[in-house]
Amino acid sequence: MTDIVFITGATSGFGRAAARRFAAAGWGVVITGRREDRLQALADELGAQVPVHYASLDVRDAAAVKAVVAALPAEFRQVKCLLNNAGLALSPNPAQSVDLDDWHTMIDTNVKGLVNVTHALLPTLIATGAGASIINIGSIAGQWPYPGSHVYGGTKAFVKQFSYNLRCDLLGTGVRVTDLAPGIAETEFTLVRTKGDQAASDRLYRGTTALSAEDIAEQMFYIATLPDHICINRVEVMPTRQAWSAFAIDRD
Ligand code: NDP
Ligand code: 8X3
Repeated sequence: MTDIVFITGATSGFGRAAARRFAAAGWGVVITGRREDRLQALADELGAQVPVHYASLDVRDAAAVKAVVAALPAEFRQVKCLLNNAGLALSPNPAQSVDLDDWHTMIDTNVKGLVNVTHALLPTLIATGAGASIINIGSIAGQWPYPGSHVYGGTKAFVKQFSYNLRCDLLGTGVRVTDLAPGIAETEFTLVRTKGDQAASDRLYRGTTALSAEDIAEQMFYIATLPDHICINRVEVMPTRQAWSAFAIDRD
């Protein structure tokens, strides 16, 4: 039987690279995201290689999430790996200047969206049992504070703790849970965070070596294909050219 991976946020960045990585290894892929044209293009690209099912999905819509899972064609129903990847940061500015709507969008997507998909797929993953994985995409922002991270970092701290807590409850089911926490990676993430400021995005990645989407897809694939008895609880991955900084001090 073909192993099946269910990916949220497969229209760009890590999710799209993951679809390609898992497909290259022969996995069947369920790709989801809001931009249907991109899903269609990815399905066309991978469809000659492996079984592909795509569904346009906004993870914030719990009813839509349930409907997409319920409507999975028979050959895609036995999901072995859930990649909870869809997410975003909005506004790199200080908390006090950020719109409340932006905070709500991050919570609705990164927290509630991730929870919606997890809840809908848990029965399937438990039925799959040994070897099943949930890989939640956290961030270094969920562990380390930095200016402009405000609610984004808060949502990723939720992802970390939710992953750990899920592990406790899933003990004995065979289902593994990982918080995969990347550092700076060049995707559309900064374009989204700055609401379309391509120059700001280019500036952030210029002159350094960020992680690539493929780097993270490789980590996802590694975690999902470890022997059944191994669960990586958390992985924090930074590019070699990123590290922590000193504490900030307010002076007269
Ligand atoms: P991209 O912006 O390239 O991709 C984000 C993906 O999330 C898109 O496919 C987008 O699809 C999807 N998405 C966003 N909102 C929704 C929604 N409401 N419903 C469904 N899908 C949604 O960024 P990345 O690939 O970098 O980001 C992927 C994950 O990695 C995110 O959770 C991000 O927080 C995390 N991350 C990113 C880092 C980075 O530096 N790039 C570092 C650490 C973590 P669509 O718009 O079509 O719906
Ligand atoms: C985002 C990671 O390094 O861009 O999740 O803040 S970083």
